[in-house]
Amino acid sequence: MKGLSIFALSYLVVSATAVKHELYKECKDSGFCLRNRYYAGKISELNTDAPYNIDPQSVAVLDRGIEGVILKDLPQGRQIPFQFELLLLKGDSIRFRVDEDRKNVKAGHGKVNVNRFDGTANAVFDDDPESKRLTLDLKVSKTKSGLLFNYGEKNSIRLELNYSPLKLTVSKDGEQVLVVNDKQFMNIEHYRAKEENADNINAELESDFDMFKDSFKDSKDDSLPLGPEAVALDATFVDFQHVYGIPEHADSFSLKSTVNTDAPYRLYNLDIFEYETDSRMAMYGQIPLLMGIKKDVSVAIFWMNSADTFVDIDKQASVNAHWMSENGLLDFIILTGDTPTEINTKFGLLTGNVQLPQKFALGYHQCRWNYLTEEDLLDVHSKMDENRIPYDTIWLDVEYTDKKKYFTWDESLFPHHIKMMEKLDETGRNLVVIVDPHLKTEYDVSDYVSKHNLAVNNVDAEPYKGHCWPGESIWIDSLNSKAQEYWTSLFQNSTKAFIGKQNNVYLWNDMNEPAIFNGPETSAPRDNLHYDNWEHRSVHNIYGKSFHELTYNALVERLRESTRQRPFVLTRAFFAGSQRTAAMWTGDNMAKWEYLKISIPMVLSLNAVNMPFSGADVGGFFGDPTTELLTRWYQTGIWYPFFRAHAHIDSRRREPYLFDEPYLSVMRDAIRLRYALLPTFYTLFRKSSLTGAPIWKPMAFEYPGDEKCLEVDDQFYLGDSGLLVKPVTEQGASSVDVFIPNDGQVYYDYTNGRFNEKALKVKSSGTFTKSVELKDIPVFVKGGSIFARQDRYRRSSKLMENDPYTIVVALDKNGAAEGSLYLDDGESFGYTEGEYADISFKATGGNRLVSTIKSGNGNYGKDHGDILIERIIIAGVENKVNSVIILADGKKWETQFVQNGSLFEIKLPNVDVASDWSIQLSSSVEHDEF
Ligand code: NBV
Repeated sequence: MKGLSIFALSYLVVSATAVKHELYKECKDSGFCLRNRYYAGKISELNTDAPYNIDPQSVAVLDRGIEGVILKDLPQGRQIPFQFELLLLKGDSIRFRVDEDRKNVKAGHGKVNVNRFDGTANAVFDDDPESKRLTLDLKVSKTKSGLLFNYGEKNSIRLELNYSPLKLTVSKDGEQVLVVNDKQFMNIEHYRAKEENADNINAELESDFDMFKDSFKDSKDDSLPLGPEAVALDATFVDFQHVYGIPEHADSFSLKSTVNTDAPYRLYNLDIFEYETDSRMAMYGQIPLLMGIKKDVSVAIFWMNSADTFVDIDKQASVNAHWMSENGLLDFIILTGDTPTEINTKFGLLTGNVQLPQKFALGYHQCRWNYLTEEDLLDVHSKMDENRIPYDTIWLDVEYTDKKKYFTWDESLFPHHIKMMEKLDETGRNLVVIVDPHLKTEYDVSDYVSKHNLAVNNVDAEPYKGHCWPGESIWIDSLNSKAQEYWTSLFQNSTKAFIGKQNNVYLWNDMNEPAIFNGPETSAPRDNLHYDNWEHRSVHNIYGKSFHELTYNALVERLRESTRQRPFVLTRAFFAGSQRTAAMWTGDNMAKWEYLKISIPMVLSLNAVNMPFSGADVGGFFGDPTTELLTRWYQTGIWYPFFRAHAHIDSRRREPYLFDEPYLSVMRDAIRLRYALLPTFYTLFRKSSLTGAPIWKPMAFEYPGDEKCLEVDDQFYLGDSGLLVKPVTEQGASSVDVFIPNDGQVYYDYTNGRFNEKALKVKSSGTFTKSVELKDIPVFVKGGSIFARQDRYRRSSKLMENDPYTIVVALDKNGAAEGSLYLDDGESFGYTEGEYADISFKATGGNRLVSTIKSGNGNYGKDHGDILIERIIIAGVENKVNSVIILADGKKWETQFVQNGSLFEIKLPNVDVASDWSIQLSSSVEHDEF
């Protein structure tokens, strides 16, 4: 066992201020990346035929798809066969999967599973992947050089598979959109023993760098039992100027060209300590979905591989992406749509949509490393109330445990932890506690895990021991399905459980990349072994997901009898599919302006690839924000789909009530605005859980045809609510530049969540400068939108349950608008049985508003009477109104209103929010007929 690395020490003494590059691999330090870049360079330079072709004789069109063999030519005339299959999946996506037959491989090391890992798809697909496959019931035309078929709606997509050179071309409505293996960078390093390498390498094209060893400083112990195994491929997004996705990187939303740099985008879950902004370095989680967007068509590649991966982006007249992974299958899915949101829907059909969280999880989360004692925690709790700042959840970081032994409490600091939870419950508050995957050696939990073969093993198939917070630790192998039962038992719903029988306690999974202080790149040795003797190398990027799923499933069991049945789990590491069970945050950022700013493109990228339940630590984790920065961060953070303030143990206390005026009021107002908009956030989550639609909708998603929108990443729409938000992220800002798209719509100034008295319209499209003061949160509403609010201050979202609603209508040029509101009990799974109300609002003619229950049995709450609408605000009413008539519940009555310019307010309509009703604004003295 090596001693603590520099990494571990820096964790404890936070003095440095920048990422330690020497700890992490770059492409040039990664055998597979360097080799594939070299290969791509040689293929381009020599302009030679690539050695991979499809054997035409092998191709068979079967019921479930197309199968065949790719032959790789070796210099001495030998050929290596790889089996491929091409399948049509649900949502008209195409999967291309290539495997290598390793039946006869006897690897040097006895324990390791020698096959290429085929479990990534299983981890990623929402259901059994087989059930997602459709029979390839298509007219496939075979030609000498390949085959082709049309698919998709109205058969508008055409796929051509060319055998030699091997290429897959996708066209939509007659135009090429994607050419896979366009540049012939496809490469599969077939199995060979070290001594056979010379006969298995094409010296003209290939480098043999680090094929059988790893020369990177901290990875020298990697035994690489299976030698070189990389898979690589390129794809051209034809005539696209912008590609997006493949988070997580602290980078712009539209991806940068990397081909002439040292740093392709890297996808390898890492605890990247003190990460930099404007960087392509790997971070805590990955979603390998890369999307091209342009007018009328979007196309994406989902690279289904959980090993270390680099992606080179080459931006010319088209964008070419070069994917390179250390091992695993060559397995990818092509998704095509008219719009980017359609890609989200199709990706959701395969990998699932975001969970519908409990409503509290969309409220404000107050966290810090650490609330030190139960008095400390309860003091924060009461001070929030004394200062009338709403909050829903308070968090406990690692220090609550007895010596970092998860599932225990430090009884001297938290002697009455159950009482403490009960106290929080009185005002509908929740507690989140942290549980990490490293388990201190020599205590009952780790003993059980080792004894029952539930731990991640080392290369010798013994429980792997490394260093983490508790000192020497082992790691639970959450990829072993047998681990679930034990993990669930640790969260049992009984007084014996470490969280008792409380149902207001939820979970935080940190360090699940996994982070290991003395491991290579602060993570696990790649030759560690998981269930079924799969190397860690193959499963690295899905380990974190399997861990938070273990926790989620344990909570499902625990909460089964409770009213609050929907689990909440926050994870740091994630992969495609994580959206089904966890929220995530962007890890250890810094209390600096540039981190506030980069959080916007980071959250946009996550939203773009179906992981909308995301946010950054408000205030910045490391360091002490200035009060101005903290204030601006709250004003931005209230829009994060996951809204949590967090701070490092060495930072000064910064709960919002600790600050003087005007800052305290400004932060309080910001948090209250989030609470007022909770109905809108919740409605958007419901929609996203059904369709995959982003909660932060990038400008590029709203207007893919507008070139300017394709680049904007410092403002965003809040889903389809019509709210357009431009956070202030500059120190000392007295103005912001706001970009208004050229969509022919009116935009109303809604700064701080209020229409200006006269419902000011933004004059025209383009960029305009808006002056701001410290208190200002620039927001606009697009004409044609309707959304709901709950405006009364309550201590928590739970206490807002029966509060009346305000409906906000922003009319478009024709006096029309649309919107929706989703209601259910906010916590249980009752909605899956119809216990909800999905309400749609429609305004027409500038004088009529109709509300209709679209679906759900309307029985959305528990025991409450009618929940009323107390106010309807309409912006853009051009005519002078004389009366307002309401028609609801078979009755008709006239009600009060105030008209101020084009801003119109109907007071106390007193109609049940979950009912069909309509109102009519009448300009004549006689009442218009309904
Ligand atoms: O558990 C302590 C921290 C946590 O506060 C933070 O949010 C995580 O990202 N954790 C990392 C471990 C070490 C931080 C230096």
